Amino acid sequence: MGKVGKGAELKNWITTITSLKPEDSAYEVTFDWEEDIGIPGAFLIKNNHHSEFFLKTLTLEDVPGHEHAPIHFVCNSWVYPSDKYKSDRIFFANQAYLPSQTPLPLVPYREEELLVLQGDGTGELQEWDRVYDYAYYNDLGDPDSGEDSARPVLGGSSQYPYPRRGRTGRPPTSTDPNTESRIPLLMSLNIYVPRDERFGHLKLSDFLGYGLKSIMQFLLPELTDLCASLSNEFTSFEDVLQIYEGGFKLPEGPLLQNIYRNVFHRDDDGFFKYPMPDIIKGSKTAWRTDEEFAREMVAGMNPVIISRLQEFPPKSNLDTQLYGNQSSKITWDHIKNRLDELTLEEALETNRLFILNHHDSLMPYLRRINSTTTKMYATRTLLFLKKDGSLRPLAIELSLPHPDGDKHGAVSQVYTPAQDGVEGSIWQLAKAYVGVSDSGVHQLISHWLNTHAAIEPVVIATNRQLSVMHPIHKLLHPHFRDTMNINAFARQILINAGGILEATVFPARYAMELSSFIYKDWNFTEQALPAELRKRGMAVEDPNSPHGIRLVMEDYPYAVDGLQIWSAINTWVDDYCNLYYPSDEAVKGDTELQSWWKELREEGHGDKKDAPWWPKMQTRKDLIDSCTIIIWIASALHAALNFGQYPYAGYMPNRPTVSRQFMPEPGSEDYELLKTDPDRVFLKTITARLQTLLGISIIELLSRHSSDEIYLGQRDTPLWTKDEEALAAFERFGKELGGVERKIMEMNSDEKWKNRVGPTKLPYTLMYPMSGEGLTGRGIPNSTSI
Ligand SMILES: *[C@@H]1O[C@H](CO)[C@@H](O)[C@H](O)[C@H]1NC(C)=O
Ligand SMILES: *[C@@H]1O[C@H](CO)[C@@H](O)[C@H](O)[C@H]1NC(C)=O
Ligand SMILES: *[C@@H]1O[C@H](CO)[C@@H](O)[C@H](O)[C@H]1NC(C)=O
Ligand SMILES: CC(=O)N[C@H]1CO[C@H](CO)[C@@H](O)[C@@H]1O
Ligand SMILES: [Fe+2]
Repeated sequence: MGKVGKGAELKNWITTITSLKPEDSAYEVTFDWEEDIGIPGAFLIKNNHHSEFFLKTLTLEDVPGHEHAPIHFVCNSWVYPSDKYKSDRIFFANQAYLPSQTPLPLVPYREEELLVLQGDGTGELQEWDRVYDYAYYNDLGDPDSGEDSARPVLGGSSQYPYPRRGRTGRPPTSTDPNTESRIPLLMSLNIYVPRDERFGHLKLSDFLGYGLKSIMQFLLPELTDLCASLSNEFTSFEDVLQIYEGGFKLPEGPLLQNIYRNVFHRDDDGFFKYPMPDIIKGSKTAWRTDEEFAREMVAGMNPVIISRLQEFPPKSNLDTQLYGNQSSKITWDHIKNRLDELTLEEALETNRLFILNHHDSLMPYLRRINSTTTKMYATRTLLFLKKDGSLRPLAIELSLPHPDGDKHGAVSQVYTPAQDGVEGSIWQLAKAYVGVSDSGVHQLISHWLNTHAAIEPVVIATNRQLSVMHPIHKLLHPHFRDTMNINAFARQILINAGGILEATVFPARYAMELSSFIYKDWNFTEQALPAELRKRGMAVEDPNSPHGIRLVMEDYPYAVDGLQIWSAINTWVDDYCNLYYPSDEAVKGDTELQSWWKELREEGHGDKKDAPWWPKMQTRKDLIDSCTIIIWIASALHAALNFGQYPYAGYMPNRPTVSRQFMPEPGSEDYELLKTDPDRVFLKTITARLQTLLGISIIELLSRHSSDEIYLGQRDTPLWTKDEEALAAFERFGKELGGVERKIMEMNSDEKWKNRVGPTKLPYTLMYPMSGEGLTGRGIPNSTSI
């Protein structure tokens, strides 16, 4: 054990110290110098007061033998009264050490602190606890309120595999011992997350936590009344535009007024209006063009699904034993007139055919989904890459399970582009079903599952197994800010049974189950952008290109910008890791690193522990690849999928989330209505008024940057490490990101790139690293925090 010096008291400590005061205070403390104490590497602290305080930093000056520079301890932690802890709190100086290089006197402290963070796996965790532990997603349902509110446990079974969430240890429900009891909505912000994971900054906790809660508790009832009095159907597109232009009157009252103003930033003119979404700022109709429909697949809010068509007609990978013949029914005759004279072979060979494929992911759940109020299809959209680099839709296939049973295959209908008359209206409807399927997949899979849910176990494993002194902890920690907290709120309000997601997205009560079904195919290695692009056929291997790949579609804004960001992250991680690991042996021999990786695989993503694709963590390359993937997911990938929500989907007709009736059949009443009032049919097919208002309230909140957001390449304190070389590498990273910004701006203003701006005049800025506060549609925060 290291030598512990004599204790000392803070001077001028005000006994009324309050924990949530926004301003910082500085206090002095004088330690007695003892001969054999050496240079301090850690300090212990005890809070003898009645309330907690936030300890930011400690700076030691004039340390004998270290007079040339002060010693910094970056703490950023809540310290509770000492009776809340089993041992004194410890903080380490900002020097990174691999486990084997830790100064001997510090070794036991380093190990003990990890044990504290791991906890003992029992009991209900309390506000002041700092324990990081794992649990299944067994807290989404509420079986005590009846069968309808019960949901399956996600995680821990081959039927419902899922990443782990942070353990809270609440008691089980009385109906089902495997389901954890829920916290009532009124108390919903008190859900446990390790203390230092809680939003510390006032802005975010105010607008986000309070905002989510007030939508459910106060706004929803008002909107419900409003829609009951107005009719729940929008009657025309002008009617839809009213919610941004004129607004509507909501009941007044000091509490509601406060919510309108502070959560939703509304003016005080007594009308509740939504901000005009960017997609209709330049033109109120351009969103309906085929060109924009296709452009959003490569430069919209879900640009991660489109793939290159490598065989025609498209096949299915669903098990034929279970699902029969699910091959596409799209034929050459459907598409041949729209390929600019190319033959099928030529179009395939020259990489000109693409597909937005939502068939296999939806078909297995469709029967169940259609037993709710949703009426949906599995969809396939074929596209042709034109000479000018933009995409032209060729055909849309809408499929349902066979009425005689799954093994009879799908029942499909193919639609082709038409501009006028009933045909034209039918085509607009077909595009709307594609929009619905893509919205659901975006929210549940691309956004929630692949970023928020996939990262949480990494946060937990890192805190349990890598000491704060570990260089990889220092590298990753900034990318974990607020993730556990926002995910905990999500379990309370968004993804739970009857929560906002079920209420507004088409898979309804099957939403989370569907995401578990998709997680079966999740592959960590494939989350690397270059690998992911290759998998979708959007890039091919090319040893002469920067990332070993070449895009087959040159004007693919998400991929072009994304690869630059990917590259900057990769270079930074590479520089950084090489500073601490001189060889592969150093990676192999790092005990904390090995435990970390093992735990992430076997516990955090435990349902995937036997997958062959996990990096083995035996080489520097394994380490660099893995850390690059983690940072990419938490920062840029999440930003690309999150901050476009309001700009693109704030106008619901462009990205409907629900469909409530099937395509009108010739002879039906609605088919007749298509002749006289096609917009009416369109609007009664997609999301209704109440769900629209609720849905866009949520995405407005979730698309906002808080004023204290930190973007990729920024640090809030230059004291995060003492290593000069690490600081220099970090500075290079910042410069490189600055270069990416300039390049994106240049490309966006070059008309040669057809997919960057498009008919709606909405440029692709989601990968632009920096942003200001608010609904900006750009900016890459360092973590998945909203
Ligand atoms: C499956 O259906 C497709 C399209 O209808 C057809 O071309 C193909 O021959 C069928 N495959 C089998 C194995 O029946
Ligand atoms: C996982 O992804 C990697 C990288 O793309 C790929 O090489 C591997 O085949 C994938 N494994 C599986 C089982 O899908
Ligand atoms: C991310 O934000 C946190 C909290 O403000 C900060 O400590 C950290 O340095 C930031 N990291 C980066 C890379 O900006
Ligand atoms: C309730 C309802 O309309 N369910 C339908 C969902 O889709 C399947 C497959 O076409 C139909 O058989 C169901 O009737
Ligand atoms: Fe998000």
